[in-house]
Amino acid sequence: MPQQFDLVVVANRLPVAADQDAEGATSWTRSPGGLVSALEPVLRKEHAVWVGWSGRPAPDPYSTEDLGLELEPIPHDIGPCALSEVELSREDIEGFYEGFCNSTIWPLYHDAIATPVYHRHQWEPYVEINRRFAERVAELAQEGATVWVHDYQLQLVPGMLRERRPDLRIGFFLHIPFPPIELFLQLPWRREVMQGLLGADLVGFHTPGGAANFLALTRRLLELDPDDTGVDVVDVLRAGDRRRVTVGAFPISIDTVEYDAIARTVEAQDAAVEIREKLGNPKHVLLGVDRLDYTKGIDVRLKAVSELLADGSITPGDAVFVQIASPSRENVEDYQRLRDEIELMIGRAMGDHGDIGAPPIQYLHQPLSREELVAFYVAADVMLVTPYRDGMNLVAKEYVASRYDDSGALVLSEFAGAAVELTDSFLVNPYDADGVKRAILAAMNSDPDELRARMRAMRAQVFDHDVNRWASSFLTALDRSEYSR
Ligand code: ADQ
Repeated sequence: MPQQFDLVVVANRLPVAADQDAEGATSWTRSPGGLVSALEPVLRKEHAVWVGWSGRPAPDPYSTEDLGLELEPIPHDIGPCALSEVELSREDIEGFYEGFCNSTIWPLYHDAIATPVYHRHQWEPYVEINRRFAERVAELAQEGATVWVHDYQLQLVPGMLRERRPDLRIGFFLHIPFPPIELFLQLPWRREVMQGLLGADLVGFHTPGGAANFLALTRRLLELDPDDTGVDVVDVLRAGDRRRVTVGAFPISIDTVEYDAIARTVEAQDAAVEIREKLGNPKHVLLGVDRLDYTKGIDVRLKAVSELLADGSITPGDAVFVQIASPSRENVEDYQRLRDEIELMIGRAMGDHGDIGAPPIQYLHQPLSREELVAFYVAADVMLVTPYRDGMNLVAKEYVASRYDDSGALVLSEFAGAAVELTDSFLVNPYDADGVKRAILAAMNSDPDELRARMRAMRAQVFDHDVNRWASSFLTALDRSEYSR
């Protein structure tokens, strides 16, 4: 029997990343992600384990003998807690991760911006991998342990886990939007997914809108009788026991103090000065930072900036737009097409409106370190965050946290979860091209005192609601959620 734990965090990815050297040898580094630092205090306090995939394919054919914790090839002392790797073969990655997760659920939950595909041969691996995760957690969880399941890749885990271990207290948090009823109902496996989620004691979303969509679905699809804070379900497995599923909004955030501290360092400030110099010391630096994803509306801001250049509202040399995009999901066709489209738009705008030595747009398709990103945040006068739909969008909060002198302006899509909190940004409808152009000009040209007042208000919000508050409020709500044992 493997060692057992009081707290089990379950996420598609482990908080480690593999680096391969020239000889092909793998070394592991700890991911600096927000989720890890948010959970670190609880992970250290509790006897905790993190269950997830390492991000690299397991040797084929997939071998169940390699699954034991003792055979873990990832060093034991690298994580913030014990790590338990769930292996995925190349075939699993294709059907489960690239297939059902990123070609069905991801587009469907983001307003079907890209057309979701519904393939039975991708649903099957989704069920199978969710079962693999649930079985692992069932083995590792102590009697009465707390389990926190994360995100859209693992929506069936709460239900599968409750079947196996009704003694556990199970929380589920969705990091992406939960769609309106009409969209969700397209899913051929809609009942299975809802039943999976309702296996939890607490289901959390970023926004009240997501929670309301979910509750409305329990009525429409499952004929339950939800109220504003949850829904009672009947556990078939437990002889008709009634059980309460609490549902609520828990807006995720960042380690605000850390971003503020990095931005204040001499290194970040020198790097920001250097960035502006390299850009030709323009009056206005505009910035976009995203994973290269079709939900992020990179095309929205490129179109707006191009049109502003075309009509002379901004001139090369006076304003430069820097787009930093990190490579993402490069094996999925929609992402390959998106990259081509974005790079075509950038090339066109540069060709049409650029000047020798004064390109109006600069583009990096590279991952950057946190310190490098913060230097860009410090250098930028206007941050452009224009997703068509986004669960939260941490970049918006990172920019605000990095503006330690209260300067700068944020143009933010009203369809990002962050818009609920950052109401002092320049809010835009990303589908309204003229509105986006007007907001960019307003952000560039508003009175500095007004900009400072807006930034101060946003900073107060982000300092008061940081990632630690997010994690502790979710775990407190989970602890208080009603459950039957
Ligand atoms: P993402 O879709 O990845 O997250 P986001 O919240 O913006 O979106 O987080 C992206 C992270 O990647 C940020 O921390 C950012 O700094 C970093 N990043 C972006 N470009 C980078 C680059 N070139 N190099 C290095 N780092 C880069 C999903 C949901 C969001 C939700 C989060 C958290 O889609 O809506 O906010 O999870 O729940």
